[in-house]
Amino acid sequence: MKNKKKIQGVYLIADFGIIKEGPYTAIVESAIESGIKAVQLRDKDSDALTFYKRAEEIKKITSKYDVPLIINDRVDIAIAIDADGVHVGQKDLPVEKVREILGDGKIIGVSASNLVEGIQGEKGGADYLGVGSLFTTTTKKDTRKVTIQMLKRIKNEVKIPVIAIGGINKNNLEKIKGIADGVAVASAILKGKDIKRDVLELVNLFG
Ligand code: TZP
Ligand code: MG
Repeated sequence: MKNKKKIQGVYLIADFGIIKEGPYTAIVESAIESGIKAVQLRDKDSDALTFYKRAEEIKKITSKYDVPLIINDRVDIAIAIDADGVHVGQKDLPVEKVREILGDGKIIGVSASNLVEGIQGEKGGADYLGVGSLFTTTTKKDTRKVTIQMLKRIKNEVKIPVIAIGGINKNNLEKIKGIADGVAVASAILKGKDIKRDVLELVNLFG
């Protein structure tokens, strides 16, 4: 079995609510060339065919650079394009079921906003946790606030990588540095004018 890649560093949430009809393959390629270590494809409003086609296109880029591609919510689409893994929230398929479907070779990420969810996610077979929302975000509506203190507690309780998420940008990233194993970012990368510069800045700040 191929070794699973570890999720860490600056992680791009390629959210189609933000990218819309934008040049998504070029965006992802620029971000990877500037140091992004993982890409998650998040497409809440499209039909399955559109999501699948976008995922297939993006996979060509992530494969070229050997960067893991994670699909948000949709286990079926992840299987269809042979993605590296899936990210599930607390209201998606349970992590144990996703593990049963995907087997050990795929990466599974689980969203957690408190200690119980973090510990359960790890026990259920997650490879990493997405912990947030640390700061104010407009990308996701139903977020639950996570304090830096809670992020630290979760990090101390689990062995798997902890990826901080939610409103992370160059002005607040310092607060997470040294606590989380990675930071997942959408707006601060996708809404700027210069993807390469913005990613480089985040990557340098995260260290
Ligand atoms: N889960 C918790 S907050 C969030 C997700 C998907 C949104 C992250 O996007 P942004 O734009 O970096 O706040
Ligand atoms: Mg979800």
